[in-house]
Amino acid sequence: MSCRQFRCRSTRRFAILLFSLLIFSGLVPLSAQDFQLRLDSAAWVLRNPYDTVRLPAQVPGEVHGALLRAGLLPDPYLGTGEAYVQWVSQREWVYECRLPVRLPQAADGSALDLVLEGVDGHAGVYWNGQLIGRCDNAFRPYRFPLPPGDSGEQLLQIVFLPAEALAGRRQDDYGIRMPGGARVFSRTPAYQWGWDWAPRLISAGLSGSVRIESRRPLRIEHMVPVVDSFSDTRLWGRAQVILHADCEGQALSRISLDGQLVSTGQLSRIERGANRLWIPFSVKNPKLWWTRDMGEAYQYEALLHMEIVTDGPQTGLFTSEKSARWGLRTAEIHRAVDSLGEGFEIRLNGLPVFARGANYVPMEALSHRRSDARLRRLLGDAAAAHMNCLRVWGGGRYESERFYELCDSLGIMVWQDFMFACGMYPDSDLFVKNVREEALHQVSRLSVHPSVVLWCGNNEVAEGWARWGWQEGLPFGQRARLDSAYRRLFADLLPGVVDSLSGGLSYWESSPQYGRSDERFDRYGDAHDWGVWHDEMPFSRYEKRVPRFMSEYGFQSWPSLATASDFYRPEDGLFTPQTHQKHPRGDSIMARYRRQSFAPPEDLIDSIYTSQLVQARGMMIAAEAHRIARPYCMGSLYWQLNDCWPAISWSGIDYRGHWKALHAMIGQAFEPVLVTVKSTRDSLYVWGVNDTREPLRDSLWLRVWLHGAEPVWEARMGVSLAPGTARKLAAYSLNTLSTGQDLRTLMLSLRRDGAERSRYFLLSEPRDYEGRHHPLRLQCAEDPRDPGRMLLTARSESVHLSLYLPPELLLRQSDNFRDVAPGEPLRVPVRACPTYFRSFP
Ligand code: BMA
Repeated sequence: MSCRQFRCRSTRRFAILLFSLLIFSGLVPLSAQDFQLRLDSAAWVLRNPYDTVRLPAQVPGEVHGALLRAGLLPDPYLGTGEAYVQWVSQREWVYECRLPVRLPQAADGSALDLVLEGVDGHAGVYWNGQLIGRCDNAFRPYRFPLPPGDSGEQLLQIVFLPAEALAGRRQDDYGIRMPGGARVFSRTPAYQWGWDWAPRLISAGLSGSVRIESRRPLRIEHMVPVVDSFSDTRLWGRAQVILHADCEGQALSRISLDGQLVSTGQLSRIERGANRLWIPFSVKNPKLWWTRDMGEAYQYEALLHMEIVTDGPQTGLFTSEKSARWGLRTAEIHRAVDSLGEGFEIRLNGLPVFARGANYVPMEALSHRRSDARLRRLLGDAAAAHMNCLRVWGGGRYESERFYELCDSLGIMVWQDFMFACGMYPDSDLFVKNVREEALHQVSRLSVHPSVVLWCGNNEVAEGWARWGWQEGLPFGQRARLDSAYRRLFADLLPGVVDSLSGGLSYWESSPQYGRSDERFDRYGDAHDWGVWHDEMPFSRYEKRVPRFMSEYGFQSWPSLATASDFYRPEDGLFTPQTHQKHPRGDSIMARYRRQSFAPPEDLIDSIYTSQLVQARGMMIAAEAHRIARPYCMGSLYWQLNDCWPAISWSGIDYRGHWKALHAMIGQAFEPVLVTVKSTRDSLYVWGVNDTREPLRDSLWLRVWLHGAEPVWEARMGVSLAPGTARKLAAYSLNTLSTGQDLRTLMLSLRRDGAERSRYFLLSEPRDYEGRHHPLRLQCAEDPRDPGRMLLTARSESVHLSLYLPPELLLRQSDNFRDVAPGEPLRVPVRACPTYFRSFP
């Protein structure tokens, strides 16, 4: 086999398209040398082994999707549907595709491969009845050589085994009842086995595209920039390139960025097999990649051009090219030891970045329902709430290319977990080898994205093992075995892969470092604080125990009425919310916290509104406590950004994309420049935080309102804040501010001249507030400035907080939960006039 010249990309794409057209129109070319045949649009059939179910299937797609389309399943997202679809994952399923095609036999004997980009589940792959490979990991692609010989019609079958039964058998063979259950033997997304915000829907199917392609003798598989040093005028770096070759020779490599040559030519020796090259480059006046608050998320168009002179009988000059978008940056977890413990701070280009954001979970319980438009909207929503960091949580999936591309361009950092959560994992050689392949693939794939700034081994595995009673009752030998399995995977294998392929990113073994019952919890590393919610402590807990980096904290609420109607119809009593409330104590915990802050709800809309306000107010307390504690604390990621189905959960944005009060309000706590107030029994403090790289000079206007209508006290002050700092800006005694009035009748407003709006604060719990208010008047009519569009105008002579409108009627979700200031009408474009609204008081 010899190296051949690569065709340029666009020519190859055209050839693929032409070839696919010919195949699926029945006209079949008999030979092709360098080709690719996509099978996604072939006539796939999904059937059961007895052929009693036989359906057209889509690729990418999954069994549930095909059965739903054929009307053979109730929708598992609706009502009690989940319970009626469990049989699907207990059966065998066959994806089958007949190809009326004589496959090309390349003149030089180069082989053809079947490539499966994603196989959700456990499957055997058969080519004309012959087993050619097994797939056992939903988190990596598979490539199988096709056997020679050609009958003229090919039959491809992918036979899925029931994941639950298989995992159960593996657990029996292993001989240890694993914390986390049998699912830990199956490399499929953990949340699909049921989670406290997700249904149990274990899918099987082809989650990525399927193709046949000739194995190219020279393949550039990985090209990642590593920044070694930089100044304003010059940056020095190296590209890490991994190349697979079926020949030997000398390679001359050049790199250009945005069309400018940045590497003048590096000579390297190429051997047969995998080659790792380091190609130095240097950039004049570099534009670095920054998060959205720290600067521009600049990305270069990078092009690697290689010329290879091969040795041996078939000497020749061949070229190969690979392009990518590069964001040039350094990223690390900086861990400074101090008198209290050890910090945890993400540093980008040498500067500390305060991480503001949330935990991201897969956006669908059934992945065939994903849509690019919704993903774009969701990540746009994260950016709109001033988030600069999302954690891709370890019980879900490694996300799609599109996800990381969007984060790259939005300037949102990704904390990337490996997919291990809340369980112990086995150490059999097969399992470890499988995980190694997964890690090699994912670290290589994601390292080219500047947004991915760190790798974390797992979610709550170390914590569970240390403190959740998992070790109780295990014989010593089993305990020792699981302990060493943990170390093999998370202290040895995964950090090794990150070290060799990530271009220098930090590896963090487990999130959190210490659980909340460990006294080191708020002094070392990252923390998950479930003192609020699971332990039912008051929200003030967040102010008392501020950790170094809060990677999870959360509180449940109801979704919007429109979203809840997928599972809750009080009038027909058909569905109960319990089917979509997966936390056993969820309802009672929400009710308990609600009682402390609000009067009992009078109807369902009241319930939804107040449950969302309780959540939002709690999360704001946490986020602000974390931010004003900068630099002691350097991150605040709430649990959880989104939902994978219509549910009562910890999300800030519900399944239909409706912003809950949390998401609408957290943007105020996450603004790169934050000014806020904190009160104690007798004092009030104004705090400022500047997360940007620019010094801040601005002025503040603080007012106290009696009954939300009449300012009774005010102060103006100039503020200055150095970049990357937080400090107390002013202190007042509550006696002075209240001018002798009862605190329960007062509201406070804070306005920064450079900010869009004022912020309002109560000086008592909402339940205790006793302000007398002018009515809130809502008017809805055609917009005179935009005929055909409806405009809602809300006005009052006193302050009304958090005006809630049916989110499905809003053109912009960011218009919900806005405050109405006295004499300042609030205008909201709507699709139709709302039938209900709520506000406080
Ligand atoms: C966190 C997560 C999830 C869970 C959430 C709410 O710890 O890691 O396991 O869904 O708590 O209970």
